[in-house]
Amino acid sequence: MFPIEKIRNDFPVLHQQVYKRQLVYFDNAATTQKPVQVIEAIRHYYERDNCNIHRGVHYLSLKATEAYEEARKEVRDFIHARHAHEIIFTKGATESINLVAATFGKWFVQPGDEVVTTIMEHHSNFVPWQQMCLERGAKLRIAGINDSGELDLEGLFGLINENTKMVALAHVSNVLGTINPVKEIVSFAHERGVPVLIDGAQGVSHLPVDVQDLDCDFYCFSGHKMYGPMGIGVLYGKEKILEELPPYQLGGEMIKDVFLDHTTFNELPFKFEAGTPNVAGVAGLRAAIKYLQETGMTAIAAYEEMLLRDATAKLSAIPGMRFFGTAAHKASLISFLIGQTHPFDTGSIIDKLGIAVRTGHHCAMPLMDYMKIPGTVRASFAFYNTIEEIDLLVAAIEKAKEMLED
Ligand code: 7TS
Repeated sequence: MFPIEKIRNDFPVLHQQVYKRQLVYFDNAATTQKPVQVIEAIRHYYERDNCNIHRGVHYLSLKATEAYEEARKEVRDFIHARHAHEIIFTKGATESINLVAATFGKWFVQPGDEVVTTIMEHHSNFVPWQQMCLERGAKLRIAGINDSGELDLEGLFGLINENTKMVALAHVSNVLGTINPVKEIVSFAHERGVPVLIDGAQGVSHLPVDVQDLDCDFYCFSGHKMYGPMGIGVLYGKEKILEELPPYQLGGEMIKDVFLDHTTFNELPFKFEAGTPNVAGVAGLRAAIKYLQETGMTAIAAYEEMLLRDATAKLSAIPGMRFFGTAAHKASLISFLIGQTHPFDTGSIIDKLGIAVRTGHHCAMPLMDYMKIPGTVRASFAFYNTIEEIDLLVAAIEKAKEMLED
């Protein structure tokens, strides 16, 4: 049995009323709520351990440094990386992807080269590559999707050629929920000597991730989408490729020696962690990982799958619903429109009934253009959500439909 009651009690934010109704939070793909264990870890850090790291010989500095480096090992274990120094702490998935696009682009991309991505990317994994390609005179090539919102795999494979320098794609689409066959894509790309970056922002909170098994070159994610704090994230990169990349930001911590006319750079992972890092964020992330591990990623995936199946069946029974993303392998979110009505109208009515869903383009404007819609309503589920909450959503959508289709 999944301990849903215990879990819900760990998330204080869920226990409040909005518009005099019990809050139902279905905007988990935007950010997840935080358990008390994470909030407490941040509080404990500032109350007991706060200090700048890697630079002091005194007690607090050593304690804070040790906790920070322990966290790096725990992230390594969480995604099953080979080395702790392959884990770079960043602000989030966006910064992780920008780091790779900027440094890789600067050293490895020449005019005429190509980068392959997909139409389902979040802007965070699209704009950095698009702009880098524009700057370097390279070409961004974009794989499409089928009517179910699944990647056109043959199309994507057809785009990879001798000019391809990188394949960058989402593990899980934040709009469609599609779980992409990333292992197969990595294997295909590697046979042609092309590295692969996976945007795991929507992956790590739903699926067990093993970067060695996937064999990807980079894997990026944000703490705040996996029950941890905002402002902290991770870039995993294989040691060899990280060694080859130039530094991203320059300043303290990332140097080895500074002379008047030149500078030598620190070893991994510090080469990519310029300036004072988000130590409190790392403390929170560590607590979030512990929470996920104690709950069990496989149990979480199974529970969320049950929620997705239940919600899909109930919402499909409402006449006139249009779904965007019906892939066979899907994470726990549903994007929809009620007939020809506008997503903002639906979202606003649902909101007044106490249910938080997201509406709009979800930072995926190329995908919206491709599907020829202005946006969708997106309900995204976490493992603290319940069947009862899904029933409230169904009732709210029926009400919205009644009001909008009159
Ligand atoms: N990649 C994907 C697939 C995402 O869903 C998001 C954020 C990002 C990257 C960027 O993450 P950040 O933490 O660096 O901002 N997605 C969403 C969303 O779907 N609604 O709000 C944010």
